[in-house]
Amino acid sequence: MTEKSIIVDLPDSVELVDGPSGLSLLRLSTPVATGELYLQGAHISAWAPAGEAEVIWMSKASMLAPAQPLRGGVPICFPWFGPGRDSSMSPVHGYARLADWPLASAEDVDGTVTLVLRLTDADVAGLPGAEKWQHPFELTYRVSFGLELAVALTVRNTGTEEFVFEEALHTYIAIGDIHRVRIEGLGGSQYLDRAPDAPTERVTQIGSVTFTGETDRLYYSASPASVIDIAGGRRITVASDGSANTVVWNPWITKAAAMADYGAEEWREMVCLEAANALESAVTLNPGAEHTMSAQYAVDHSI
Ligand code: TA6
Repeated sequence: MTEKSIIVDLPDSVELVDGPSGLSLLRLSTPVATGELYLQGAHISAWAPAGEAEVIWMSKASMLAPAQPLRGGVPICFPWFGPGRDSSMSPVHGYARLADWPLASAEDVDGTVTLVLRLTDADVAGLPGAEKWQHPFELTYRVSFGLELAVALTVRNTGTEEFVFEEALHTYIAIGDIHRVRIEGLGGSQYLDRAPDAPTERVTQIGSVTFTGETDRLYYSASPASVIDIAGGRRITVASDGSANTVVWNPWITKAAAMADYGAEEWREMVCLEAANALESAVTLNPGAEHTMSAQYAVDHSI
């Protein structure tokens, strides 16, 4: 998206820069937090509260090109998750993350910067996969970069017939070493193991989630979960509302090596902890109705 598409006044703490490959990037810095968001996909690519190291992970090998998914950050998965409920959909995770999202507003209130972006079905015409899910919709994405990162995705059915969608905030969290990470908060909940050749029956999570190989799990729980990053010396807590699922993912060695947009050894320094509504928890929306899924990210050093 070129600069001409920004028609709102930006606070002094927010600048629009032409990022790599001409992608428009909003960059913010206040005494409270720093952050970045690509207008393509309304894709958060950085956030750190004052005094903290970067919390959001981005691959150094990420593609940064029009209508190409970025590796890392907070991809918005809509209107389907993964290959969709019947595994027939492409591109993976839908087309919202490939679209240029118009900026509706930007404000800085006491150092917390809030951006609002909106996307409609008219904005996605011609994108890969747009022909596979053609319902009239309006997405409103509200992002607050502050001592916490708060995001809220509202889906509104602007048509005359109900529709069903899946969604996820596919957040990549920066960690020191995946071998020394555990995720607390999901113990006792059931999950679907989505790793290759995994059983199809639901599995019950016993205690914390730890990582010894490719891990790709859809939990039937939306409890607050915390990434305990021993190497990084901190806890990142993710709380959500309006989501039925939590997705946990690390590609590990082999899968990461097969992806051109993963740099060498980068799989060690990230974990995905995602608020989602997928599979049986896909959302049915009546005409005129709306649904909001939100997530809040906080950092502390209680590990
Ligand atoms: O959320 C986990 C997952 O569905 C994995 O199966 C893997 O495909 C990951 O998302 C990344 O998807 P992407 O299309 O961004 O490469």
